[in-house]
Amino acid sequence: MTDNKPDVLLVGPSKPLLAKGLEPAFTVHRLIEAKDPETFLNGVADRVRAFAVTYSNQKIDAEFMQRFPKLEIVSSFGVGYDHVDAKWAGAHGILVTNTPDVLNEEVADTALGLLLCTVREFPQAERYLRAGKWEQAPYPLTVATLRDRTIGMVGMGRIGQAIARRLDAFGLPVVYHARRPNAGVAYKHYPSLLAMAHDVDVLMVIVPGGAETRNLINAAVLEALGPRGILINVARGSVVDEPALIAALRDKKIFAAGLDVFVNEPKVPRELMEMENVVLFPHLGSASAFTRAAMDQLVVDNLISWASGKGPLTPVPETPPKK
Ligand code: NAP
Ligand code: 8YV
Repeated sequence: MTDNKPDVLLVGPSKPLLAKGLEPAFTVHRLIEAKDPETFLNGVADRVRAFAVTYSNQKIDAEFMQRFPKLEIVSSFGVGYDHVDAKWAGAHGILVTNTPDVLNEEVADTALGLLLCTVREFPQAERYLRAGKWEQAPYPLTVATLRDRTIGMVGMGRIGQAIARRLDAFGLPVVYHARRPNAGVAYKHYPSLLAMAHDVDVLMVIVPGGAETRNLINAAVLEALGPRGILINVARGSVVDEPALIAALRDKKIFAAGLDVFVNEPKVPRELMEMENVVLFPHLGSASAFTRAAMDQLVVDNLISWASGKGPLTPVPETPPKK
């Protein structure tokens, strides 16, 4: 028996909201449940018109997309889509959507939490208490404080602005680097990242991942940030040259780092694990049930809107829908 529901390939784990949203409108093929993924993909390749991509190691690259001659849209979970070759998709008439905005405030909360933890050593102090050391002596005063720091934002987009609003409320000076000045904000813009790194005490990184930002935060930038400088990365691991960061922390070229993202997640370099002047989060920027549900819903809503002929809700700039 056949029906007219479009065939969707679900890449990555299913979730209740996705199942509830997709099943009435689409025939859903779950790659994750396939005993033999190659045979499974060969069996559905001629029918699949859309992907729903949740978290997965599967890169949505040209080689993968080429296997699906009827593919029209890739609806991806997360605002970052560096795992999808959107340029190739755009050149081949395939739409790509992401889940922007619904996570801005959650990720900004995480960024501020990570900044506070790194500057004031809250995780280290908690470990100290649990180890029973408070009974011998109070936790030492922290060398670092936010009170004398200017924050240099690397990226001033949707999430960057939500972070900057919080920093404003903390009474902290904010400046930023992006390729172009953002007409919507009044903060000082630095065309040169190196010049900004010289002038600030914290670098807060919130740019997209991918080839254009790979190793943007390199040894020279860390050197410019200097020995009292703190690096916070809530963007992508690839944006920071990880070996250069490890060396800078080890050689006291910078003071500390707070990291939510890593080059080879979920693996975290042993050197970072062993350092006391580093706070490590397991990529939890958007990870509340509330915000993840909004992201799941947007994955579904993009597909429903596309299937109804109204076009996707949040296409990425590389794949603008046809008018
Ligand atoms: P957005 O609105 O597109 O903002 C991106 C910002 O980065 C813009 O200011 C952009 O300005 C700047 N930028 C882009 N390429 C650049 C480059 N090569 N050099 C310098 N600046 C550059 O994106 P968003 O929604 O704020 O999200 C940003 C990223 O955060 C996502 O792509 C994702 O990777 C990451 N993220 C992480 C988590 C987490 O859980 N840790 C959660 C959500 C998002 P210009 O274009 O003018 O340069
Ligand atoms: C997700 C993120 O956790 O939206 C993003 O870009 O990094 C996070 O919100 C990530 O996409 C993992 O699925």
